Amino acid sequence: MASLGSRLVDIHTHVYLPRYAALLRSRTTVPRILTATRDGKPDDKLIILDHDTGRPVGPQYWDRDEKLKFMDRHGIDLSVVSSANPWLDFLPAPEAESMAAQLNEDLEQYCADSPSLTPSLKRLYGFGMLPLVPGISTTALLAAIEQISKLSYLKGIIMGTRGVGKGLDDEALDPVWAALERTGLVVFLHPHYSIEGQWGEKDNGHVLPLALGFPFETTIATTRLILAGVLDRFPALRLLLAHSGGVLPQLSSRLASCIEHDPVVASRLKHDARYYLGKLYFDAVAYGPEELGFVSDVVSRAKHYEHNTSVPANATFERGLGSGRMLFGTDHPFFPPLKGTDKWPSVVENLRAIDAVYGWSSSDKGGVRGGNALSLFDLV
Ligand code: 5CU
Repeated sequence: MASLGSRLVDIHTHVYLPRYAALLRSRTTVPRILTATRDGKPDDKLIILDHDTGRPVGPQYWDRDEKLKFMDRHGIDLSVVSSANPWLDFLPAPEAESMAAQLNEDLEQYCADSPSLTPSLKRLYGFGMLPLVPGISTTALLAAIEQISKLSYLKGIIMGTRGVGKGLDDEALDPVWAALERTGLVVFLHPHYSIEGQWGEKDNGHVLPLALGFPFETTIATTRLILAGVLDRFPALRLLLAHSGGVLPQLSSRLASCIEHDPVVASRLKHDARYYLGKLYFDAVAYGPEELGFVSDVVSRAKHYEHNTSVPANATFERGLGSGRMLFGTDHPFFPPLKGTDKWPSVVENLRAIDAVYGWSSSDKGGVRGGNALSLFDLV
């Protein structure tokens, strides 16, 4: 049996639990699953995005055995599974509240019934869901956090970027951040809406919203959260960003400069903007070694900005240091292979990227492959 340090752990892997898939099937407007048959076989289509004409959807989205088969095929020991977008965003508050409670119980059971990896570890853990919709009461949100924190196999929550309608810089969320900080639940921040696109008139399918819109959405949401002082007020919040934080690492020095030139905004923050990147966690779903190395550089550098607005000339920082906040993910069951290959190219590319980062030691790579996740989710 592999030692814990050499485990492969997938922290970005989704499910539409059967109860949620049934809800999508019952709907006549987006998001929905359009049920159909072709040549006597199910030919269901998932329609969740703007201008979505529907993509094939099947048991790989809801069947736990399919998740385990996928994990076995790729040597993944343990997965921290999250409900896929758009979560409960489209439901009225009372329905979102009861659906969140039921889905959290369903996910707990999904994990509890999974095989054991060791006498003390299961193969599946999960991120629960909050009923984050307009009109929901703070009491309901806090009750959902309380519920999740008591479920043994749920180690965090997945959250979109809209909060309760006004985004993640809404003061109404302060009690939510406080409760998440207190309970230690990891917050997996994930996009759904993309951004108002300058996507043009050419038919590029979903390439632009998925490749650029999703990561920009995460970038903007996280930046607004930083600018609102959320990470100053709740410094122990554990926030994990999808798709390696989008373009936030690339734009963080520009962001810091723009803040410095705006005294009103600057006065709201305790630190240089770059400092906060060292407080975040990043999935390693970036598909390229250069991108992963860059994110880890930015994270390594962050500590120098705790009291400064520039890195001292004699400062040293190691690339590997930042890798401690990066975690392997697959985005399963999205991006399936188009040809009948055994392994999914999307997974193979992300693993190869981790393996090829210049300057990461084998222990850094082992951390990103699984060790960091086991620590972050308190599974060691
Ligand atoms: O391909 C897609 O639409 C998606 C999606 O909706 N959510 C996700 O996490 N990855 C890909």
